Amino acid sequence: MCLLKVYEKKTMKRLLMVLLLAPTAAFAQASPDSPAAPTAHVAEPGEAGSAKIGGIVIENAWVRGTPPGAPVAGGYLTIRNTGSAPDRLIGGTATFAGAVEVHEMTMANGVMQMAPLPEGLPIAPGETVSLAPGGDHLMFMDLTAPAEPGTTVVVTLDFAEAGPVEMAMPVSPLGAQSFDGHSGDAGAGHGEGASH
Ligand SMILES: [Cu+2]
Repeated sequence: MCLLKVYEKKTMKRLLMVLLLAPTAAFAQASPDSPAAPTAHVAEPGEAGSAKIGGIVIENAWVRGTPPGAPVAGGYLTIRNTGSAPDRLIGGTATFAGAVEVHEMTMANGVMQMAPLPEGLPIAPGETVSLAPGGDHLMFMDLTAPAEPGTTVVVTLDFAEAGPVEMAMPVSPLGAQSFDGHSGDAGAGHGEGASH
């Protein structure tokens, strides 16, 4: 009897501790002021298409406009590494896409093909890397909404060393002039015409 009571007391005490601690921990996690909250930089309206994190400077970023129902969209930008260490663009997230990949273009049997870069896109110290139509590009996959011309989309890019950086990317018109244009092949592969 006596032993059982002691055991019960101990259990009660432990339960109380859990009850007291649990809400505090949950609240701390949910609080927007928590230091653990994401610290991605939110682009101001005036600086759409550019961003900076650590030694990484992004400029001239844009997304090619897509018609409703397009499965993918292409993204293009210039990345400068002003730091002293190598870095890599490894991917990202976007509000209008299920996934963001970094693709490279390669020539195989006379046909241009694209594939995700498994190690990401390296940017050496002091180097400037351009992702442009017809070459390496960001690929927004599984679009949940079209990239509507004239709007901006919110994109977070992940760098292996510098970390994530959030930015607004302006959306170009459909068939923007800087588009390299393999046309007339809608529905094939990545959905050409909508993205590249
Ligand atoms: Cu692609």
